[in-house]
Amino acid sequence: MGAAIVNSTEGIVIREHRGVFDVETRHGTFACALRSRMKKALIYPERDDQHHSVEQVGRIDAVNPVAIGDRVRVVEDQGETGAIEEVLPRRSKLSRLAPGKRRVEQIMIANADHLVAVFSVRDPRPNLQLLDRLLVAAEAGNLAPVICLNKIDLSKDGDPDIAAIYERCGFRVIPASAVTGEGVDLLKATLRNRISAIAGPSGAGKTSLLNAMQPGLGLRVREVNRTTGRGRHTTTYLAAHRLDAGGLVIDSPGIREFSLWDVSPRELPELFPDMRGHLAGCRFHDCTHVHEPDCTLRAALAAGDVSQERYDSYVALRKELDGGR
Ligand SMILES: Nc1nc2c(ncn2[C@@H]2O[C@H](COP(=O)(O)OP(=O)(O)OP(=O)(O)O)[C@@H](O)[C@H]2O)c(=O)[nH]1
Ligand SMILES: [Mg+2]
Ligand SMILES: [Zn+2]
Repeated sequence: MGAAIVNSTEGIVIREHRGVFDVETRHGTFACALRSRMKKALIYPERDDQHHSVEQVGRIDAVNPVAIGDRVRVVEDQGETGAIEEVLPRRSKLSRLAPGKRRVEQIMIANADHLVAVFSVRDPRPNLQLLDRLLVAAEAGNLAPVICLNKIDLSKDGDPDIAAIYERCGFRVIPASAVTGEGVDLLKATLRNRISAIAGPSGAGKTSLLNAMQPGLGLRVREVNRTTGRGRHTTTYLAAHRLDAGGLVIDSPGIREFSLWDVSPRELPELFPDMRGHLAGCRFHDCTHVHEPDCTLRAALAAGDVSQERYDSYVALRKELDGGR
């Protein structure tokens, strides 16, 4: 290829750090910058020290125009660096309302086949409303959800049977322990040859499970706080890792808060697969399923066909969406 010919190729974004994106292509992995027209939209929501002019924020649709997992077109410049020219259409995305004051989307992970929501039975105790938010976002973003219930070695008699709650709703639950190895082979088989998004609260053991599946990854993990049982936000940025068995797994930093993006109050109940079958017979066509009489969803709740925990999550989310944030 002549020196004057620009070498354009397709790749997948596997890491990002302060505006530099590692893009894996068939010619190798390149550290890529964004072309300036794309850069305009790049804002880091977590960093309060940055201020942006109206011009900069005027026309953005997401805080991050490029997400981990995105398929992109890159132009190689010299050797190991390149520039991202274009983001190709996404088949799925895990998005949330970006933390911060502005109402903008934050695309966390693009193009994954499924979301593996990792929660621990203890240390930290599972926050089911956070889990339900992730499950709704997966549904909205065209990702198949799988629940991995980790630290099963710590479970005690009398603990709530979370696996049973979610299995009854039709979700697939993998009980696991990165310490004893329980469920690790099943998780490995589930991730094989697919693009998997891993998400959950800090300290749930997301990274530990990946290390247990593939010790060669050697990713950093850290003990949870002994007194509070909370994680210490050990994984600090999103990164995709190749699996020896085939496939790509995207580990993510622990999630503190998760507000839905681009979900309307009306479509919310449809995003709870366990509720879908109970929405048709309500007296009012615009029933919110919160307070109206003759509501088939609340009748299903009373009959025990819909779980109280899931319904509580629905009501909390509905109020949040109706309230505008
Ligand atoms: N008992 C027990 N401890 C576990 C298990 N899995 C992980 N841990 C421990 O939990 C702590 C947190 O694990 P990490 O893998 O760092 O958790 P994480 O979800 O990646 O956390 P962030 O990166 O902060 O989001 C570590 O001390 C692990 O050794 C498990 O199955 N059982
Ligand atoms: Mg981690
Ligand atoms: Zn209703």
